Amino acid sequence: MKTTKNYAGIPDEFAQLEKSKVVLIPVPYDGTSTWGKGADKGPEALLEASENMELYDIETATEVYQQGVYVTEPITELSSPKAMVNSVHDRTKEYIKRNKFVTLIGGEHSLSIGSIRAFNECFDNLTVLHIDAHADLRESYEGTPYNHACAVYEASQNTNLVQVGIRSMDAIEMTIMDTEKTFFAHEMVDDEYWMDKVVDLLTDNVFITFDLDALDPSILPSTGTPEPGGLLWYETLELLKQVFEEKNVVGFDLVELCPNEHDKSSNFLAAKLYYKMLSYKFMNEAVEDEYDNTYELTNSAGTNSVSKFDDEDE
Ligand SMILES: [Mn+2]
Repeated sequence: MKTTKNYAGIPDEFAQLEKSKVVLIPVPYDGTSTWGKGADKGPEALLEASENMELYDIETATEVYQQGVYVTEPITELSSPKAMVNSVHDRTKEYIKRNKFVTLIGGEHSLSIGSIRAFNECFDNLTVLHIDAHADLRESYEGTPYNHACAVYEASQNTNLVQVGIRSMDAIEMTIMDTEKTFFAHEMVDDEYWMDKVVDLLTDNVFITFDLDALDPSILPSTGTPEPGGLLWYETLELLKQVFEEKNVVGFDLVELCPNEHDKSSNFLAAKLYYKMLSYKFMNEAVEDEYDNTYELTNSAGTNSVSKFDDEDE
């Protein structure tokens, strides 16, 4: 039996799996974080804040919740970082195959190893747009490749990885980083064209992994490892809107909200950011339109392929 509450308190008719174009997977995981603990409380805090949010988006003049948002049971596989990643991978892929726009809420960033792997298996020529204060390019950390400090190492090896907002890293990560596809925060402040340059580096299929510590701690203090000099609200939205407009964003995750009882505004910002991303995704799509996530069984080698050509005349 389903025990999760509806996203943002929306009516049941918009929260059923069958009719929902969007699936939201909560991943309340905080197994490997090194400093501020509490990211496991992130999904619950974001969902609770979403209940207090207006659902009409002024900028796009839409009410995107009407496209349907289904919240799955949280992923509670905690036996090891690897088991968590595998569980995220399997769940993500399951809903991609069901033609859903799959989104995940963390939880710490290590979950993205699983989500990225699933999207990379399902979409051709994938770009991972990684928005974060940290490079997260270590091959392994504290004895595991499934640590949050390794979140995009795998993506750096087998996807088109573009990194934005980076301002904290170890020297060893420089040996892995492609600096041609990296936007350091200290350079972004002096470059009025950085957004266009980001978009130019993206392939058509884009997965966004958004670590909330990319944002400036003045607007989002509640995160495990805050770093000064981050992105502000409107420039973040401008980048995201441009990416959603010009590319096929196939899914996203939003991670590292680490709630603090003295700061409700971070939870609210995260909730609103999630909703803005959905609003941009569906701003040109009517509620009654069929969703097509463009997923293809590209690696199925013809087995079990329900032929696209079955109904075609010779
Ligand atoms: Mn980070």
